Amino acid sequence: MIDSQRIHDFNQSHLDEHRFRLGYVRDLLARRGLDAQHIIQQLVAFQVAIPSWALGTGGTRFGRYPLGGEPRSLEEKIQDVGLLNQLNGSSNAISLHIPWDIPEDVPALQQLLQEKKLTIDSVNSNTFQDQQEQAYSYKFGSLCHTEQAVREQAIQHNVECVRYGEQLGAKTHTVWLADGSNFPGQQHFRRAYQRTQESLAAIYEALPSDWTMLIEYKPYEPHFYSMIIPDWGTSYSLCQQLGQQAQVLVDLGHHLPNTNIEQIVGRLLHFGRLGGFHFNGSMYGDDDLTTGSMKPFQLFLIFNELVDGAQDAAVQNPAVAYMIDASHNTKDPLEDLLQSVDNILGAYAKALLVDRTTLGELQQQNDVVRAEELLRDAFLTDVRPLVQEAYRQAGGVLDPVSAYRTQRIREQLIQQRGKLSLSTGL
Ligand code: LRH
Ligand code: MN
Ligand code: MN
Repeated sequence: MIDSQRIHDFNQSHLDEHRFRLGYVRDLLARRGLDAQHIIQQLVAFQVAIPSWALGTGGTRFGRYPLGGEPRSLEEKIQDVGLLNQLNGSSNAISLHIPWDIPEDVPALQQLLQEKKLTIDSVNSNTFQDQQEQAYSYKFGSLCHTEQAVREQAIQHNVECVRYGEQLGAKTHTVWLADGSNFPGQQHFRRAYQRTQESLAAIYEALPSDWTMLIEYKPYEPHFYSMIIPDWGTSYSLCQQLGQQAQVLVDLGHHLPNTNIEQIVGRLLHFGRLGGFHFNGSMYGDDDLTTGSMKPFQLFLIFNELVDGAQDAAVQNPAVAYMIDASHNTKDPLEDLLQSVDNILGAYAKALLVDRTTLGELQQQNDVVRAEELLRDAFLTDVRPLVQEAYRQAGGVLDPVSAYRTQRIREQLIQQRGKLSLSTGL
């Protein structure tokens, strides 16, 4: 934990410059009839969950370069999320991946979560790797497998994830399936879909009534000819058959190049089936880069849809679970997560600036240029002082990445946990 005096001192040393910049944005917004404090409050309220598997250095299939000081247990992962939340006040939940994060001492974990003011937002099942003690292999699929015994094993694993989650107060179970095929003829498309649907129905039946089941799609990888749930339409169709507690999860990296993700978001909101987000940045595919590092305008347009949906009484969509899902091997993962949250809040702030009444009128008049200009104007507004003020009002620091460096947090973690500590997970 960072000493609160040090947070205060850090903010003091940046306050002059911050006040000057914030004052300018505040006046600018006031001229447009917008209340900066109202936007800041919405930023303070916005929370994005941190995945346990992003706290250690990620890798590619070619290699991994451990950084040192990485969490070695679920307890240490929770501590790291507590640290991030202390810096930015925007990450008060952690997503778990089973079996990478099996909760062992449940009362101790509950106490730690309470101490750090954190919650478990979701549990994620893993049928994309074989575990040592497992009876059957997932080489040819899990919930879609041709053999009932394999499907049954995968169903039981998912039910077990829900049970672990219940112990720690989670309310969301996320299913991402690596199932698919690599060659034409390998799999019967319709039968494989049907088996998947039946397996999911068995998991859904075991879901507590106040839980949500999120179904995540991905067009390719690890399979390169077909994936069992390649797109939002397939996720949506499965959710419709399962029931109201099933929702679609959009992972930003799970689309083919040039897919219009903001339109998908709009469609799912229209159907009331947008359940969750995995934020990351993508250049080519499932790159898991820092959110907003590659396509900031796209991130803004996605938030534009989310805000539009949230402000439209006609949209009947349950609360969306916002999570980060990123992990790569060149940055300090904690710095990467701080940058991701910063970009997410920035995109959200910009979307909150959009004058929706005027935009609606321009759309009605088919005024293409002015509608686009209106969005561009919001996107090009420098909202960083608003985001920084949100951090400060939430009890965090004005500049989390710089505070992380000046407080020498990685060095301290290396001292505590060792230079070669290997994290569990990806
Ligand atoms: C699959 C995925 C999914 C997994 C995570 C580790 O690419 O996005 O969400 O659970 O990565
Ligand atoms: Mn994901
Ligand atoms: Mn992914």
